[in-house]
Amino acid sequence: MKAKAAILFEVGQKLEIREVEVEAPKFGEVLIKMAVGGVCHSDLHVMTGHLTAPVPAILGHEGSGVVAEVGPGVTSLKPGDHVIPMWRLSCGVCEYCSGSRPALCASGTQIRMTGRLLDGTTRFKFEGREIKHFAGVSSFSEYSVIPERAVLKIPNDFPLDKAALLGCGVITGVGAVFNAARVKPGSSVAVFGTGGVGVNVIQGAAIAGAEIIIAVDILPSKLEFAKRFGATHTINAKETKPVEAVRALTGGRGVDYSFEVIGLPETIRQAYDSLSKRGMAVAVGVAPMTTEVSVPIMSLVYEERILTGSVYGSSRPWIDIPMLINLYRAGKLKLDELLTRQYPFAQINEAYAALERGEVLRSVVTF
Ligand code: COD
Ligand code: ZN
Repeated sequence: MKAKAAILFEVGQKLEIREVEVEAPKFGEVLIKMAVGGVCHSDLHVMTGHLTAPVPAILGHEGSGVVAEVGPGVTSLKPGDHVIPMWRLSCGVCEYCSGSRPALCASGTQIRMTGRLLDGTTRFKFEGREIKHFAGVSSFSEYSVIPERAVLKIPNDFPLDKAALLGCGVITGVGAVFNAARVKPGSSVAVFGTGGVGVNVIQGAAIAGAEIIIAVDILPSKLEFAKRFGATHTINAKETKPVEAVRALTGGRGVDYSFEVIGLPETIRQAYDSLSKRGMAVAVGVAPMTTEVSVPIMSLVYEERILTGSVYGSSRPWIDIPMLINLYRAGKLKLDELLTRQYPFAQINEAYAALERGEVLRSVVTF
């Protein structure tokens, strides 16, 4: 079948909307009619080359849609089901899947690094040429073929625009708090970078009962958003030295937990330097992906500080996404406030330009 899709032909270029050929789902795969695609900074990092991915590819790793067709052997889904694609495929049986960390499963890494599905081929073609999948999702296409194990069914009465946000921004941010750091009630938290993912770290910390939540960003507009999501204090890192400011707000002690949600080595270091003794810094950002970060050995050992990372919110999506849906329905998880703008699919490059200008927190394109 034919579908309009946003292709990144080469790094440094804009997305081009073209009509691609989408093959029918093979064994264990599902054809999804996308309803909504989420505009996350990670796709922008791929466009600029900060994150590498095989191209030409159809980007988009956050989205929601409706099952249009199932391939042979698919048992858990049927046409008409409302779903969220998961950008980290997991096999379900390996040591990491069995140990509550399915995002570390090798099958997800394979799809992300090759841009092809598990049989080593793609389901997209443009003018006879192979087009790669991005993170196994490619939500910037009217139709996408995704492995069954990377498709999560949601209640059919849940709004699809809000649902899309759960699949990356929300689960990545809230999951880093709940699963990676396990933030305790009454604790102190600093969040470096309060964009679409960072505000979800903030609301996760608020839900977890953190008492002090310090938002650090360089844009006043993002710091205003941060307050709406539960930040108790804000620091503009362009005006104040952020580490000193975090220490000042915690009586010199430093915070119990810090999160870096930008992807720069210097801000990962700032997150580490803001910690108290036994504090934990969680890096969520990865851009550019080849950089390294170093920390002083004295505080690492004599203060027992922890520096770790979190991918996909260190989540078990089958448990965590239904929990997030319940939290939204209970009025505790802010999704309406997160979805700041909607664009028609044809305006996808404008949506990314607005993200780059820092105008929006999270936007989506609708098909
Ligand atoms: N100090 C403080 N804040 C800063 C600085 C700085 N030096 N530089 C930029 N910021 C702020 C920006 O003003 C912005 O508010 C925020 O950082 C970034 O937010 P967004 O909305 O542009 O980006 P997100 O939230 O959509 O994405 C953030 C990620 C960390 C996820 C992304 O950048 C990333 O590193 N992705 C790679 C990791 C990955 O693949 N994750 C999985 C898919 S998301
Ligand atoms: Zn993302």
